[in-house]
Amino acid sequence: MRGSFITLEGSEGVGKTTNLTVITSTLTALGIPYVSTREPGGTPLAEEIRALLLAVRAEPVAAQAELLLMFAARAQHLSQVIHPALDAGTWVVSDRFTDATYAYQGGGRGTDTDAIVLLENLVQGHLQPDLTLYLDLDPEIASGRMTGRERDRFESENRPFFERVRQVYLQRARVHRRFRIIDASGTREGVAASIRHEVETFVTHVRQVGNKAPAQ
Ligand code: Z5A
Repeated sequence: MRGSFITLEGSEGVGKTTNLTVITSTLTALGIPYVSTREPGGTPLAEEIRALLLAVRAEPVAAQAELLLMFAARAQHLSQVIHPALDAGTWVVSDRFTDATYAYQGGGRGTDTDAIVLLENLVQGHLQPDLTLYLDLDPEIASGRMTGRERDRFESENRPFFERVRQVYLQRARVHRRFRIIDASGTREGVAASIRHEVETFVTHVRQVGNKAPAQ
């Protein structure tokens, strides 16, 4: 059976890095082989594109250039890491995937959704995550958690940008059954327990019926 594809999403400061290991340690405890990866990035070439995308620079980056670079990195990531792992029956846990493009480029930058849909179809065909854990947090609280950290080109955006990002995530979570919204405002232990619960429930579901998206 093909491996399952789990993605972790949320805007800056919500605790994705902190919680990625909660997902992977839960899979380890359940005896499931996985690769843990991230976007943009996940291969040497895609990591180089990531560095180009995140660098703070004087030259304004055209929204279309940003969008195309995101999908260039994703195409490489899919061909070198995601597809081979899934095809071999290994699970993939990715810190961000295409929902981030809808949220940041679509919501944040205001890029036309049709262009994102077009590139999504071109680059990933029918592939979609089987489970998406979305960490939801008020951008004001999230920004407070970032205090003292050096900010990249995205993290330097203003509050309305992150409000738009959040609204797109919430909108997608209402439409796609693979989404689970995790309230990221709680304690580290509380958020970790919610994530562990969702992953365990999903694994039970896959073991019973395979990779079909579970009902909410
Ligand atoms: N991007 C895009 O635009 N389009 C795309 O298609 C894709 C990405 C794929 C890089 O992503 C940028 O790429 C991203 C969107 C864009 N930019 N932004 N913003 P990234 O995922 O690598 O970068 P990030 O969003 O900054 O994620 P991060 O480094 O994983 O940070 P985080 O989610 O904020 O997680 P954290 O470092 O674990 O937590 C932040 C702080 O909060 C830290 O001090 C923790 O100790 C603390 N924390 C965590 N949990 C808690 C709780 N529960 N309570 C209190 N404090 C907590």
